[in-house]
Amino acid sequence: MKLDQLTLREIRMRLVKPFETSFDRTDERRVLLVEVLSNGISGWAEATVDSDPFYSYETIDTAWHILREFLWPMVRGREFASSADIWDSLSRVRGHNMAKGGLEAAAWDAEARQKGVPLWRLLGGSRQEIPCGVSIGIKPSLSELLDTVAEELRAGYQRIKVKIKRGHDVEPLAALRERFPRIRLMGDANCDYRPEDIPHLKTFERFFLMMLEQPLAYDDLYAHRELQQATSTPICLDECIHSFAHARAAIELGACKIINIKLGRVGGHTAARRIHDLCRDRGVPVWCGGMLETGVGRAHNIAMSTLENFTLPGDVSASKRYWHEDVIDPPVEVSRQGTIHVPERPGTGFEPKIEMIERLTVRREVLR
Ligand code: OSB
Ligand code: MG
Repeated sequence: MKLDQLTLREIRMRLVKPFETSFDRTDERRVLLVEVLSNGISGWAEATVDSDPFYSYETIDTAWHILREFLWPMVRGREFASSADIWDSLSRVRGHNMAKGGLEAAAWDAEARQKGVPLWRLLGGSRQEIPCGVSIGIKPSLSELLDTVAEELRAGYQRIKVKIKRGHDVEPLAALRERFPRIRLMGDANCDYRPEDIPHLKTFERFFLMMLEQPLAYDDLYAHRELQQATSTPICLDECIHSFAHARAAIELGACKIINIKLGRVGGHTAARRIHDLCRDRGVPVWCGGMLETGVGRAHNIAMSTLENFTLPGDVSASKRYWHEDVIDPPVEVSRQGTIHVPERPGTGFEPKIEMIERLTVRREVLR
């Protein structure tokens, strides 16, 4: 396949309700959509950047710059036997995985559409139905949190993740365990704790969490190892894992028992699949993380989640949890059992709603 044209678009999308974590509060997203034209067929993806460098150093503006000045010139007009070859051809650019991942995933979608096959089959996936969980932001009150969890359980979601931070942890976790003694429950601290908090984090054992996600610093594998050696709660890494090498180091060090794979954070489907295969071979389960994506990004998360070692419910939830109207057709829907049926249609199986996207576009650049 030859990559003929790249279109970058920024659209603005307001969330159904604000989403609060230990590091930020989001009510509107600036979304970077990537469209790759190859042999007359378009593929779509989302570069999962934020507008600020608080989750990772990349932002929508750095990704736009890196895509235009460096990544696109490396692949434009080039013939690739498979999209699987694109990732290695971008290796001269260090980091900037979300920018790379947007380009690479769009090429995968274009390739699958050209071949008339579902993307998930092209990637080697095997599940037709994927298990779903939800990520619930920090709420202004405990009663609001309990009501939200009750509602998501009624909708069928298979596990509940709540955001926690220093000073906002024991109270919500204890209240949730008391009200819902048997659910699959986990906490995500987005790096808020420090090594001296390890004894405090150890006391979370009494909540029987399915896992504790990324409690310590984004670049501190060693501190996570100290914590994992000290506690029986499984530690799951998110922000620490940007590459195969990080995943290998984390596993070999004993810094975690579970890995959250985010397509953007690791740089696209090829990089994600390599980390997935490593984890499978080492007996480390993985699940698919989310970045408040629109349907365009969500559709790729669904395809990735069909790989065999995505055994735990991911943060892959219905479009309507975040958007009044999603930018894809059909929107992502979740069954009463908390699963998503993976489409058999070509590519991601979800069509971008071009008119809606054009209406929401505030910036666009076409590169050849
Ligand atoms: O840490 O998983 C995270 C959202 C933005 C940034 C980081 C995270 C999240 C979420 C939401 O938890 C996951 C979703 O898209 O539902
Ligand atoms: Mg996380």
